[in-house]
Amino acid sequence: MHDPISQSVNDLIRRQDPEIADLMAHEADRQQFTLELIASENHVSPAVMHAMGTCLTNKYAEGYPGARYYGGCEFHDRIESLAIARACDLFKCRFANVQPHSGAQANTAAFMAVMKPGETFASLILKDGGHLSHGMSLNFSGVYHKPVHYPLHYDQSHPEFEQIDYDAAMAVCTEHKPKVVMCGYSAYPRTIDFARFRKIADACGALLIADIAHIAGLVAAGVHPSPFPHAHVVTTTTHKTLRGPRGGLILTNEEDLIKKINRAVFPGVQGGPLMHVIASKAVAFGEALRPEFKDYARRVVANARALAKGLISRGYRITSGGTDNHLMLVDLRPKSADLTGHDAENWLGKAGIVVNKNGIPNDPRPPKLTSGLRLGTPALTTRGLSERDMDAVAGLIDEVLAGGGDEAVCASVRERVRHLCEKHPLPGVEAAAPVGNL
Ligand code: DSN
Repeated sequence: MHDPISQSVNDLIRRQDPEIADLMAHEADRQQFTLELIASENHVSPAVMHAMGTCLTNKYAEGYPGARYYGGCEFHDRIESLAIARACDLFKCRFANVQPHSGAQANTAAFMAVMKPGETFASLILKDGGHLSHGMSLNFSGVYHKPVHYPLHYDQSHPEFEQIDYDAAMAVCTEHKPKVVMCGYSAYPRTIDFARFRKIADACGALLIADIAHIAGLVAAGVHPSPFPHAHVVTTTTHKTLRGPRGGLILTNEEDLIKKINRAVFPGVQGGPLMHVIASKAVAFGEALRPEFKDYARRVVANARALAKGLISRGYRITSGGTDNHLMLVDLRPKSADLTGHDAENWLGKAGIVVNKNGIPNDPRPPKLTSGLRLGTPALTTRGLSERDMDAVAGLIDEVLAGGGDEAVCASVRERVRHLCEKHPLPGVEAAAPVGNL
């Protein structure tokens, strides 16, 4: 699908800076002709993409609409107010801060708004599907706060094996009395019971923060339950299932909390907002408010189920037995005891199938190797692949992995991947053919 704006922007950059233009062309080519299965990635619309490449980047707008520290912000005020109104409309809440530069920044600000340094919070540990900013020892959340972690069900005979153990979470929180209970994850394939987490938070006098970075688009479309009215604060990224620009967002229904959140974002952890990105967030929220987006989110989930089914039928184990959302964790060991996530990621990459290695619950291997892959369907669904295509994708993945990374097998799959991609072109991801070889 031809996008003349991308084309002319690329031509313009090529005239001034051929080196960067060429690298961008290679990347456009990579995106156009590979299958993107990284669960946190997506392909934005040309409107979302081009809103970022605008004169809005020229302006400082520290502060908030109507209360800036710089003159000339009258249009920025209106853009940011629109972004806020659309975010509230989309997530059916009262207040939004659209300035966080990323999901980690959103979490940093949310923590600053509701906790003092040294205070305790409860979360799922990174290796079980949590996130760096949920208490990893080298992250601000682990350096300036005391994380305590609640577990999954690790007992294979339990019907909810590898799912959140809510009773144990209650026990952890009752014992440690955290200031915050954090739910929402980066590698968790099941529905989150926000109401149950609110009961846990209430029982220990904590605030509930839901980080819906991964599932935001599904929540917005109503295909995953909303964290509202249960969570006091909701943080998210805008670029995963929500299909907006790379960035963060904080939501709440409580007036005293939004005041604290706004102070924590600016001047607490950030200076000038990225107004070109905020405009793009507004465009993305507008897209997500349309009925087509509900259909998109439904197809993301249906595709994830179909992909999981296709892999299970080929001998792979999907942790927790399946998926309710856009992602799954594939345990490679039942298929091949020696196969690591590291090798699988590399081999699939050679075949044009882009994935990330990921630890599975109780993974005996270290994070640099892992026994699993995390696969997600948001990007493939955006480019129009269907449930039937998912079985074909599972077949291609299996062919590469069963082939042990054999070069000829990878090359043969690469051809078929290219063909599938040609049938489902990406709008806005195009450039003049790369000139140089890398
Ligand atoms: N790095 C993101 C992911 O891949 O899930 C989380 O921030």
